[in-house]
Amino acid sequence: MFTPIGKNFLPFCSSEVASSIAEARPVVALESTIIAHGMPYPQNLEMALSVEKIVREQGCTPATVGIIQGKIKIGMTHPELQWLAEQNGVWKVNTRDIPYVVHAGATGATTVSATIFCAEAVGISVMVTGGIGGVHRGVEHSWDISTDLAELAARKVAVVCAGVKSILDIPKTLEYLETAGIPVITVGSKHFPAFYLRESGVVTNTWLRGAEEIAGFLKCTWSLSSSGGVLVANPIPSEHAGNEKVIAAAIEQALQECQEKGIEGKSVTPFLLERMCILSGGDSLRANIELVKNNALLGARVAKFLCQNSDKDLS
Ligand code: PSU
Ligand code: MN
Repeated sequence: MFTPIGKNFLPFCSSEVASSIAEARPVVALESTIIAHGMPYPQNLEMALSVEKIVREQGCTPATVGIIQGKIKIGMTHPELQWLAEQNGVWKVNTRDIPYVVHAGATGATTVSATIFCAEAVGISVMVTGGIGGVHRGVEHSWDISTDLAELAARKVAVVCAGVKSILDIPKTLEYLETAGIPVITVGSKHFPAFYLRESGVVTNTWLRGAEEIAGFLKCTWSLSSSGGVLVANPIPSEHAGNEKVIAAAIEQALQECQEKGIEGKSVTPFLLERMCILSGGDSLRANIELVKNNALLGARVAKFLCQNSDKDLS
């Protein structure tokens, strides 16, 4: 007999994540596409473990999300992370792929979209990543717009990222976010960051100083509307930021190669990330690791403030 689980994803949580949720302790969701498709081995595993450590040092529980042999995992164990980091041919799972990969008993790494879908289903309200997917350059021909944006509009989760890489069309991505009604908060400055760079040239005017203010803002947002996510764009620390000209040249070349090779669909982002890493002599990878760690620190602090202040209500 088929028993619908509906949105009860609690059985998919590790015991550590389940008890943190049950005791209303702060939990931070983490994606796994960045591990399987965003970075090479072994840096991907080192990054995943150090991000979890940063989250723990702030007194929060990390919940890396993925699918191992058809089982959704919210809070992957060290061996599971190791397995995912080493595998080739792991599925890149956005929200619509979850049922197929579960049904096939396959292994998959979740993108931001699938991660926030799972996070919301168990009541986790903060997720940390490097950069979200967005509107691709040349969208007028390709119609390539990441599911991350539609999912962020629907899920009650704050996603902490370092903005959007300029492999995407940043102004169009921000237009989409506005159309979808997703608040965009920049941290410490009104400039929307561009992943390796602290500024993209686009100004948001909705900026906050740090974790405590952001947690207060999230409470306010969710007291006014019971659904929908928030994008928190946290600029890369200056000492790790890339050189604008070097980054722009690497992006142009990577995009050209992508077009020449006819790469399309979900292979586009992993291809561009890998080429960027090679073309920049590893600089892009180093910056990527540092900005994810920086986001983990902020995300964990936000999650902590959200829990601490849970008795203060606007109503
Ligand atoms: N952008 C990055 N690094 C990444 C990704 C995006 O700078 O690793 C990954 C994230 O998992 C994101 C996904 O959710 O790519 C978006 O893929 P697509 O564009 O196919 O929706
Ligand atoms: Mn796409």
